[in-house]
Amino acid sequence: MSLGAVSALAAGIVVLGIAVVGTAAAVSQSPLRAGSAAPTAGYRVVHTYPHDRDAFTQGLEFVDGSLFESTGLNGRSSIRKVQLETGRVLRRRDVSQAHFGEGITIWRSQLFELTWQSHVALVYDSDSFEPRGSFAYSGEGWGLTHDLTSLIMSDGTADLRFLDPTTFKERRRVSVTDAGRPVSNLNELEYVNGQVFANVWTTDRIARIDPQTGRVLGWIDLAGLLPAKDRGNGDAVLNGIAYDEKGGRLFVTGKLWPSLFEITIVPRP
Ligand SMILES: [Ca+2]
Repeated sequence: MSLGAVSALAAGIVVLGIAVVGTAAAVSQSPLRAGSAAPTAGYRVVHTYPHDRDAFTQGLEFVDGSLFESTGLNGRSSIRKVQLETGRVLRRRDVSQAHFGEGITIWRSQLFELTWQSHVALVYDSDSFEPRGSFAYSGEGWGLTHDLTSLIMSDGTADLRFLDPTTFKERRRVSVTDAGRPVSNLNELEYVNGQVFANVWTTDRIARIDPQTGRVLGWIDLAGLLPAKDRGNGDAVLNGIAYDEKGGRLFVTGKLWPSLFEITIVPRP
């Protein structure tokens, strides 16, 4: 890594840090009333990387220097380990066409994968992708991430479920609201510095959610990130958030997108 890259990395950490900390400070100094909508921030692209435009992205996570990605659609679902810089698929395991793959997260060397309507979470060894078991759950499976103690799951509604990683049993759930109204269609998730980031299906927006209360603390508006000409069809929506905790880098992509972006959050005046 060059010195310039180190500087850019440091700048990225600072920008993201300011955005998150600054918003938290603003909230504490001027608490949002129940009817107040959360503020909206913009973004700046730091790097653009190649992304498999045949990947119907449903899950994205960055662990130990590599991206992990899941793809959906029956017969096209897979889990993948991907080299960030090149988009090259380093390891791949196809999923039975009985399942429509959804969100993934890695917890202690286990990769958990949700399925859309099969009511089953598939578990793999995160290194070999060898199957390690499965868990049943009710409702649909959409996005998945984890905090320090629980898996966190979305299901297409405004609810987030917090699950025991060893049993998949639900510990608690919160309903996500902004201005007192439920925010449904929460899709791909990422746990970032104590907040749950969720992109909202069919929109260009990411909600930053307080995991205790479910309240939206802020929005990130990613309009314009991928030009309309690069979106193949109506399914090609924003879906995929990954956070490099050590490097402070935030990555986003979408279904069938040709690019994956590192972005920083830029507060709007
Ligand atoms: Ca994610």
